[in-house]
Amino acid sequence: MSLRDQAAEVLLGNWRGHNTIPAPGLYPHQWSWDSAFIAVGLRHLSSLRAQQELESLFGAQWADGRVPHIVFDPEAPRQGYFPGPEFWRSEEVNGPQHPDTSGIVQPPVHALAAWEVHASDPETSRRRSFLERLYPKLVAWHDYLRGRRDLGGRGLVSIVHPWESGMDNSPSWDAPLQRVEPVPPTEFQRRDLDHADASERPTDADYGRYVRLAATYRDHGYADGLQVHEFAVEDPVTNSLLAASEAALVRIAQELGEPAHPHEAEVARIRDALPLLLEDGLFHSYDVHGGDLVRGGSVAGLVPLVVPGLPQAQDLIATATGPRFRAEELGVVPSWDLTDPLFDPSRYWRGPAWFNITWLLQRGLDDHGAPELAQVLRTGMLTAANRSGFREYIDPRTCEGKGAHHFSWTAAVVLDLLA
Ligand code: 2M8
Repeated sequence: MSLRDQAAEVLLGNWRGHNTIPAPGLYPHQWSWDSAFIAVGLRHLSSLRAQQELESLFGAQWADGRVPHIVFDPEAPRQGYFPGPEFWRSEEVNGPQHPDTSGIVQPPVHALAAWEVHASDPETSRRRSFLERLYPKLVAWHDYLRGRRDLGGRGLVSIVHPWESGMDNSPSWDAPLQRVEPVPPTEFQRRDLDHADASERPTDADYGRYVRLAATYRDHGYADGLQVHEFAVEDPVTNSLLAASEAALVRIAQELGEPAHPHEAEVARIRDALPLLLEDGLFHSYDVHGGDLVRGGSVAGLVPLVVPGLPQAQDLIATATGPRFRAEELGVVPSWDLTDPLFDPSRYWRGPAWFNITWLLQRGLDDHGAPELAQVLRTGMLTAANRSGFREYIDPRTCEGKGAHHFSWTAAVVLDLLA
């Protein structure tokens, strides 16, 4: 079977009627940023399904504009994932008619995906008023982040939980998590270890802190403020994807005959604020409580390449191809600095290469005058997928597949690269 057919089989197999799960077993519900990457791939199979993927996610948007990081599938087994609906208790905020969701968010890559989905089949999109219906929801989503999450008062969005970064156990969170008292492992039951090797997952101590932060947020009715959030970090991925998504809103607004200027201004504003996170050719996170950068070698620091007109792009490209990430040589980009003793090629976001991030970087490289390197990454991802199947992540040095099998965004990225 061709690689394209295999990728299609993964995505269609993970389809659940109006959305796609990230992978069978480990992730049995709908995840926010997964759905955005999935929609980008799915549009090559069915533009209607790609639209539905985003519509179903935004159907679970909260009244305050937040887009929850998980929308629970009532048909999936109750005990299949921890923490499930009985932990988050979203119905206490949204009422019983609203879908059950988590109460935290993930990086805002959705407007970018919505534009790509529209552009691949404008006729179906216009006939269904896809953008017309989605646009106000995307605006409300970005307003939530800008309004409620500028916890540092520096014009940048803070994430309030490592899960919000999408890079759950990145070494970047080790220091800011130190002030969080872990919930003892006897007080909750992890379900991820039923499906994945413990050596490739976050530790129990990490989980104890994840549970503490989420429970505290829930117990404050999901109110935002520094007195609620012990973990408040300005993350380069969230902020740069917000800028890239605002750039997509410029196009969406133009398509709809709405004023595009506010979105253009927003791209420029975030681009101007981002250097607060820059040091030594890489963007870093900023720990709002500690009042300092969290210095380290996360691939998150290269993701600002997605921001149009980023003045620091050439410095980032030098860092990406240098000894810390070796992008040109490897053809994929590790999630953590290869030269750092914390680099771990197997443990989730502490070293493995991920297809969604490498896909974002190849787009940014094309936009910043480095098409050859972008092409190296595209070839590298296809070679890796051919070799290891549609795994969740890979050892960046050997391309050995790790984590979940039949992973949707890996298949989606492959479909997009082959289109
Ligand atoms: C991982 O995160 C979830 C929690 O949200 C988990 O570990 O259970 C991350 O890789 C995240 O980026 C991804 O969206 C999610 C589903 O694929 O899994």
